[in-house]
Amino acid sequence: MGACCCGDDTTNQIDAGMRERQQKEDQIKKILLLGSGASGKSTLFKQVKAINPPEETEKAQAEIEGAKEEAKNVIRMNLIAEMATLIARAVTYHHEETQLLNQMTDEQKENYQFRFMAPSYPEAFEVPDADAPNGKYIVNIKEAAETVVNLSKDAFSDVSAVNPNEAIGSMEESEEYWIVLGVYIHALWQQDWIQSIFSQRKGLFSLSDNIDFFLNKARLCMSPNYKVTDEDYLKVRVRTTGVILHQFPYTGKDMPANSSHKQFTITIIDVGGQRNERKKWIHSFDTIAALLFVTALNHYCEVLFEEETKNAMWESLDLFSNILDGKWFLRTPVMIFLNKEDLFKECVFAGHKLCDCFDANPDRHPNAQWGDGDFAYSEEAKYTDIEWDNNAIFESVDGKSPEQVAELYFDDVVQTQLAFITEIFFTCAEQKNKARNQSAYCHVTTATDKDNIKKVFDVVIHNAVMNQLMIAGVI
Ligand SMILES: Nc1nc2c(ncn2[C@@H]2O[C@H](COP(=O)(O)OP(=O)(O)O)[C@@H](O)[C@H]2O)c(=O)[nH]1
Ligand SMILES: [Mg+2]
Repeated sequence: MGACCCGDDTTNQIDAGMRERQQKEDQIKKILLLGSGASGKSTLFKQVKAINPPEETEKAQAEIEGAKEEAKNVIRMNLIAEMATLIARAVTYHHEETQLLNQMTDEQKENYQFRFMAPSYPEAFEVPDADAPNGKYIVNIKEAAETVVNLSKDAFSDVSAVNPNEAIGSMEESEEYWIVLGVYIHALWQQDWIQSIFSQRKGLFSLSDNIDFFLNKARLCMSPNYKVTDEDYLKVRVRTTGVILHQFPYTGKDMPANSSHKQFTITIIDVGGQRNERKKWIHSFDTIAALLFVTALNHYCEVLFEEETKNAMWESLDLFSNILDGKWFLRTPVMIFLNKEDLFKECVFAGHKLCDCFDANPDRHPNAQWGDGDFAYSEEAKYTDIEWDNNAIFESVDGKSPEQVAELYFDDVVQTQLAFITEIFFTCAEQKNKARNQSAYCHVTTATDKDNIKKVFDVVIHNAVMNQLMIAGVI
């Protein structure tokens, strides 16, 4: 039973305690990463963690080493699952095309050119290897394909639901087994029909970005003494579930003379981005100093993992629009990260057109919640869609070699395209800004490039801190 009686001293102590706690809370600045799946949130999170380690560096290093060891299983699982996807899609699309052909007249058949190559299964495909008997492995491609497909079906039929460390880590197979699996995946990756379906995947189905990087070294990744490198760790696709935090100290730079605050703790928050993860976000929406909305630029020519009839950039714009519609971020600065610039350039170079994403047919995006209603973007997209013909013959101009001229021309194309996409996000933010009193900023990033992210984050953290101090009336 407690009657409460507080003397002046006790009250002062409580007040002082509360003030101290409040001050500590004021010093913590939260930066929240949001965006659709595979936009690059976790890669940015990893980079920020590596650039700004927590105070206990040894513990942090041990954590990273542990994460890399786990990433090995994810890399292996992705290699098996995504090779199985390539095989299955190649077979299905070729089969569907053959059925269409069967319905054609003889004349139509004669003029018909297959889009999807017929899968072929050489019985003795050679993979040179100094350690193998006779200096090479002889692979039966049918057996290789069946092994990979069956393994993928048995071990992780639903890749998004499975824990790679349990699925792969619990496979008690011999070292030899993994070596042969590596040779199988490597041999399949060399097949023309696999390369053909891989190069035509955009607009049809989604694979992890950078999977070609890992397929190119599949044998190394499967070998018993494989160590995950820093680059591998940044490039592997690990689906995030739940909400993950990282805290680090930050000393304010260029703080106004009247500010007594210089030391802060930054908390960066990463969340799962796929649709089934988004209901967990709301718990992280409290007192955010900056919202980083991450979008993948190359998604303009990709389909959404969760819904293959939807363009992945529309999903991102819908999500951006929904987030700004909510009441949570009315006083929060929004920084848009147009990420994966490197992959975006590859897409533009390969000839994927922006107007295919922002076309004039509203049936293709019936529920779009961004844009101006009549999709006038399509005309603009065509205008900015300067034809990038990588077969174009460039000539020397002003002492520049044809290659240098081509490079400059390509840079111009990319800049125009980037300006166009930026404009769409800004227009969306501006429309929502009628209710908000914060404007949006935009950064073009490549999350796998440490120097790029370090520069951008210096600005982001500084702006977030200053903004919060201003809102709190401290400066
Ligand atoms: N090449 C390249 N890959 C990136 C970039 N950003 C992210 N990725 C890759 O894209 C995949 C998905 O990234 P992730 O950070 O997991 O996306 P999240 O779902 O938003 O957390 C991973 O394989 C990353 O390595 C980038 O700027 N360039
Ligand atoms: Mg993630």
